[in-house]
Amino acid sequence: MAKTAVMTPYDHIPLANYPDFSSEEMLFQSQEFLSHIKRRRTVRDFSSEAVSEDVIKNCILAAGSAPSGANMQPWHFVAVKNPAVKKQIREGAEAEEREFYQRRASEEWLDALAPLGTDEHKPFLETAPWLIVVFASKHTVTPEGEKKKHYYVPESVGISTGMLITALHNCGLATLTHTPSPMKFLNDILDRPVHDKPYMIIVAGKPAEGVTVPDITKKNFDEFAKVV
Ligand code: IYR
Repeated sequence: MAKTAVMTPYDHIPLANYPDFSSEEMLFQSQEFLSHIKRRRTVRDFSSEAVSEDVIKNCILAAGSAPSGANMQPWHFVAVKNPAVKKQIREGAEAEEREFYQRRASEEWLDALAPLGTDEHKPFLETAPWLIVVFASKHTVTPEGEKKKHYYVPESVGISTGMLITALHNCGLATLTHTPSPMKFLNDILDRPVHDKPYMIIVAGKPAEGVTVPDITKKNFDEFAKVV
């Protein structure tokens, strides 16, 4: 069996441009970021107002800076703005969601979703200016045709997607993490190889005027964390 080539070690260079905060600055930054990120809310109703491609590309680049297993960067993002493609995605998603709500979902799952008031209708997939479809790649194929396995794929793609949501929020864009299941139809519509597994659709845009959000609370520190 052919062995894979031994990788040459990276050169190591001095860490540059790292912010060196005093304790006071650090505390201030932590508070500022906390109040900023606490304003993030998932919305299900978007304005159709256009959002520049440069903004979306920068947010995707921010996501692409995430840490990943062996720096394999096992993600692929497809930013969709084309109305015809968004329509196809809506049709594919609604077909799966109809099955989900009418047949596949357990009573327990439907009960858990009831407070959110969601159903199989997903108009936001056409209204929102951008759908960012995140794929998780099991491996890549090098230009020489060699398969390179990826490690910690769900962890890496989860971190990257979290950074994407944070970057979008930082630009004043609302998001919805949408996961119709199964999502295979996205490979066909977006022409991605079978070893790319659709991970999530991040719907992004300005929130619709007058949009409402459920009056939920987040856990207090002591309920989900401890210091030892
Ligand atoms: N994918 C379905 C169902 C759904 C599931 C969970 I868990 C949610 O937090 C929200 C919805 C839908 O999008 O309607």
